[in-house]
Amino acid sequence: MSEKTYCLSTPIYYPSDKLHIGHSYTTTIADAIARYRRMSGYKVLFMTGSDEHGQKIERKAKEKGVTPLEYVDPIVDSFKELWRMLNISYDDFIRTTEPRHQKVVQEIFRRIWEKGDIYKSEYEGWYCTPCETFWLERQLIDGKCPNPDCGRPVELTKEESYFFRLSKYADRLLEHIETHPEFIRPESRKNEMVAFIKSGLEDLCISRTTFDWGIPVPIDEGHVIYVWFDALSNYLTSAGLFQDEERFAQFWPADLHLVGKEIMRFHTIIWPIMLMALDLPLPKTVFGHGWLVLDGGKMSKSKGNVIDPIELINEFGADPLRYFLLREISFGSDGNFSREALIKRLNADLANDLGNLLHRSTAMLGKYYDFIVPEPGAYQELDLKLQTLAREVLDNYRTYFDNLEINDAVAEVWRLIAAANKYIDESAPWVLAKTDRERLATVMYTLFETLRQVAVLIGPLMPATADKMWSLLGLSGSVQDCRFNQLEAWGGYPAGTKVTQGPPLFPRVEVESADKEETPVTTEAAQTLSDLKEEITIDDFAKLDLRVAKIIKAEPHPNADRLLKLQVQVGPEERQIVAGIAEHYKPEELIGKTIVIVANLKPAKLRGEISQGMLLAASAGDQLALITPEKEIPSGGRVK
Ligand code: ME8
Repeated sequence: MSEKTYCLSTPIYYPSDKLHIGHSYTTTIADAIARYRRMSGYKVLFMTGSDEHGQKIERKAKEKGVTPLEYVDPIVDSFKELWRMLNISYDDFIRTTEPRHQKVVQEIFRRIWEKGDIYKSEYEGWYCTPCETFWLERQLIDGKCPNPDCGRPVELTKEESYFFRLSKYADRLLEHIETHPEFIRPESRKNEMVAFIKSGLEDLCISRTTFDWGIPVPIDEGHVIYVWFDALSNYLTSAGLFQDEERFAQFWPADLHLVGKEIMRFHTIIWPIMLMALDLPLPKTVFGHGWLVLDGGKMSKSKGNVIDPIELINEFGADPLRYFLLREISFGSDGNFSREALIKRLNADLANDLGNLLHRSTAMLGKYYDFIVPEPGAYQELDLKLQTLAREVLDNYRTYFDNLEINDAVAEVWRLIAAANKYIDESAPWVLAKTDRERLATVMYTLFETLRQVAVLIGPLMPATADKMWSLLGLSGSVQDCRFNQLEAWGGYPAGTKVTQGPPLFPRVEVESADKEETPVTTEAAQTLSDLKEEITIDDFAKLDLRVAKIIKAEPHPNADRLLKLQVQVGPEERQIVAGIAEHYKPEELIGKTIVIVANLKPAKLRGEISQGMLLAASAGDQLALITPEKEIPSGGRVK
């Protein structure tokens, strides 16, 4: 049986600017898809690179007084460094200045020329250098570049040029688009492109004579090839055309070109027509994703509103950033970037949901089984419900990924994580530890098998975290070598494995609150203590067992708005406490806080939820603050 292959690309970026978070968005999505395909058993070619020719780069280099290559080299190095920091697993990084690419582009030009689809004429029209795009007079808006992201002045250009017969292929392209519904995605962009083609295609100017920084036209040394004709060909160079027939046969046509919506026109009109002229098959899908916007506008250097991904990685780590990009934005639409939203995702989804699931499961395993995962006994309904959900999540995750609904695929994994957290609450291992050891073994096994599955499912999303979890779970090798079909049957986790308790997977990030102003002492608190309670003796006080506890999970009470349901660690024990603090604290603010509880209070049910203790808080008027030790004290410590 021949090997399944998958070929995908990002655009190749201009080394005229530093890369920003918008570029990281495209590349992170592509990386998650590449990893997903590898873990689904495909041999993958994931291509990215740099688009180094053209007037824009030549001018920038001149401004700096260096050669174009001297100008781009360090920028290209910075691209590679960013991709290393973000854990981007590209298979080929192509630079358009490489000799292998020059040869391919010249050969492409020669073949299309020989076919008669390139001819020489005179170009007279407008050129936008920042966009490296030719425009007709009628397309300009107020005499400026009509690209909504640009709007900068254009230059009148009149020169002898070679032209590519785009117009000749318009009908064939329309037919291809109609008969291949997967070719342009999402659907809305297809309609836009079809309308553009139907409005009439002009032949495209594909050579320039007024500057030199480009690949020479092979039949006419005074011309350099238009930078987009050169850049689009990178996909063929990288796939091995004219150089490695075996590689090319394996990987062409590409399965997916992932591009921003503003360059769809190049990828779904010029590019397929170049391939038609070369008698080569067209890529299966060109997906035009939306922009990452900041305050409603596209993030771009020209607008001065860019966010530096390196700063974010240094502050929060690569995986939280990857997670945010993959989860937060509905793939295809524009999405807003905000630091607050990133921190919220990190604290709620990563520190709270995922980090705590691993942490509390391991703490219990340590306490009850000395960190060795026990053999499960007979499964009960609660366990089977979680197993069924895990299988459903796997199926949906694959369907969503296959269909490029990336954020939905990610959300599925968190459905499993939430279910596993709920499973702990419902099965209450801390009660089973006292009442039913056999059942406890099944529950602990079920949890660790679920954690194994979660580690595999997050492999394409957060590769470093997945491997960290994998090694804490005592499993060998890398998650990247796992295959999703290993999750199809329940029970792949080997009982008897020793698990390690590590530091939290994701430390919480404290949000600096803007309203930290000191509130004046209210009159109520300043009153004389006339409402003092009845005097007690020291023996009365000694009856209270006050302990330091750590909040490991917090969520709203299902039946009462004013209550929160907390899971707290008190020494080796995990307990549930219901507290009336919902008006003062959000659940996600509480995770990780060290508090003081009355540990020997008789358990009670509060609106249907068991509460095993009470937390201490100070209050005055409508203010409330939790009591926390002033120095770090381990949970379980006594308060005297
Ligand atoms: O266009 N949000 O290169 P480029 C999302 N060299 N994606 C964004 C973005 C944002 N705010 N800003 C940029 C070029 N991008 C050509 C491509 S391909 C043969 C040649 C992404 O450096 C988006 O994917 O201007 C866009 O397509 C790409 O960066 C443009 O990068």
